[in-house]
Amino acid sequence: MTSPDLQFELRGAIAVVRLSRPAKRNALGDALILALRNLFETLPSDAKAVVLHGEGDHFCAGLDLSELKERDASQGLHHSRMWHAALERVQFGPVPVVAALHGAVVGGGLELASACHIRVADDSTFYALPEGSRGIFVGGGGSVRIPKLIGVARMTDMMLTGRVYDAAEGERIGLAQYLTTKGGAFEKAMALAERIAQNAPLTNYALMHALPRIAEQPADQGFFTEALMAAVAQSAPEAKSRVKAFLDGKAAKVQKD
Ligand code: 1HE
Repeated sequence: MTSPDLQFELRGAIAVVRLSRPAKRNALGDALILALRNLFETLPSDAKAVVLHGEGDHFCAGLDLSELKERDASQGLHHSRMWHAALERVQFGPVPVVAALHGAVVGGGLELASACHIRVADDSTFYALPEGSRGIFVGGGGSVRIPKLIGVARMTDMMLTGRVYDAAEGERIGLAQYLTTKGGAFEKAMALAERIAQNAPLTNYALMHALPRIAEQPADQGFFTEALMAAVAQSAPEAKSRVKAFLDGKAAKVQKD
């Protein structure tokens, strides 16, 4: 399933995915959510990283509220599960996803951003969870993912009081890992994605699929899973050639910027 509101373009090894419904502030209707899922399920194998961004003045205004009024409880349940399936494909898809944020990152827009691996925000970004004031609850995995970024207390505050975090506060509390000047998020996200695309594929896979699971495991199991993942990663030919390149003086040292 595709949607005219979701644009896709391959720039070298980077898949650029754009929410493209600026007149409605990139609000996410069912068709757009299904298209997002389909896109992440069918990414070309040439894509080694994704940059996700939004057209217009805002990243995303969240759920398309005009579709909400038609739903009963049972439909609401299935609707939420549909979001879960789509955002699961973003988080646990084939390659890392860098979100370039600006303007409103609210409600389901913040849920979508939270499913990405890295968030880069520009100065115009603001974050909110207006579900509280709309009489609803998060339904796109936000109650699982957002507390992992900022803690239960901050998310509770956002939903109980309608608190809005600006870009600088958002970076400070962990909603974004990078902060740029206005208009700079996309370029920074592309630069990070280019860097990510150069990693050994198995390392990126381990970071996307093993790390979040290890972080959920009791320490004893986590250590064991880590050892298994480390053994698999270091046995790949790519790991051996990269380590050899360093030892031969042919690979970059770690350097301060
Ligand atoms: C929308 C939506 C939307 C805008 N659904 N149509 N999300 C919210 O509660 C956020 C609601 N939106 C806003 O607070 C503001 O629109 C923004 C801060 C994002 C942007 O403000 P602004 O002044 O740039 O735009 P606007 O004039 O408010 O909106 C422009 C149009 O987009 C307008 O339609 P128009 O036909 O009158 O031009 C708006 O109605 C429309 N629009 N946001 C539908 N969200 C999986 S569960 C997730 C649960 C949630 O995400 S709840 C939170 C929903």
